[in-house]
Amino acid sequence: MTKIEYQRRLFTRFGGNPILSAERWPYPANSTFNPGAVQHNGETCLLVRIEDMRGYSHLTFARSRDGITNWQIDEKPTLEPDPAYNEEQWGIEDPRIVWLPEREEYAVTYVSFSKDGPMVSLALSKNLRSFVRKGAMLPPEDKDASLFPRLINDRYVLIHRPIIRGEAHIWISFSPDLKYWGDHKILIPVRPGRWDSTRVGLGPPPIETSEGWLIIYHGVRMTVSGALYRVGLALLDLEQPWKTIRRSEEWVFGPREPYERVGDVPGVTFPTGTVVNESTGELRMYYGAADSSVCLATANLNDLLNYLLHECPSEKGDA
Ligand code: BMA
Repeated sequence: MTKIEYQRRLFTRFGGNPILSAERWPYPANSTFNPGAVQHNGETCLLVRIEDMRGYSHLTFARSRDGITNWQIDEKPTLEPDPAYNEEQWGIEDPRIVWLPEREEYAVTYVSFSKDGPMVSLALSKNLRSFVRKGAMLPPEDKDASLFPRLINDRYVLIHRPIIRGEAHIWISFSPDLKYWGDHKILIPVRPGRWDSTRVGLGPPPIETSEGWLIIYHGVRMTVSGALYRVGLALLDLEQPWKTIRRSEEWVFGPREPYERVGDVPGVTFPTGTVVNESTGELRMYYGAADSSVCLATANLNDLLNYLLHECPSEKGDA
């Protein structure tokens, strides 16, 4: 089987893509994309990034029983930039959501944007209706952050993507209290010369499996006509998540359909949320297409793990 067939086999696009777009938003919007995803009270809840006509972003929930159709969209923005938080002056973007069982609440990590540069901020919520802001987590420039969906050895663990000396690698950091972060390490570096040579960033929150934490990440390559945002996979050790066990050499998903190739930013597939059906093993990946719409692709969780374990080289994790 050729690799291109693997790409087709691992993820299948929903035939009715895009599932959400600005045209059917209940209030004026330029674009709707890069949604956080979570299953709550029998519904799939997508916290969608909306860019308004000023070019600022906020976040709004769309909820659906089957996760595909009949989306009920909040009539007004769910989470807007808060003037009390200077770092949100130019908008809030690209949320990732996890349920933290130890605290019995959701944690939303999102990008807060201002003249000082993008940062990662945290908001907590018991019910996905009201939110308690915890402010910026780390200094700029930082994006693409998610907490792990449980404590690991009594610490909260964060994946994020600072840009340091112009280099955009994925990092991992640890905290006893969600406030003070340390033990920072590079987790998934860019790979010079390849499809993920310019920037890498975490996609949806890490997914716990029997084989390790499944990571879906985006990799960027600059071309003469702009950046190409494609998707790769990695597997992290369950109890020592700073150790990468496997990483796909190739991208497993990337811009191909017209709605991924045409839009405000052409050539972008940007996954930010997943929902896994524990009984069937179906993984739904919600992603932003061309910074314009929300789309859906599905995969089988075991296929992804088999691909990583049997088709991808093992990585030498840091000690
Ligand atoms: C990244 C983020 C995403 C966006 C992507 C492509 O840096 O800002 O929000 O989807 O670029 O434009």
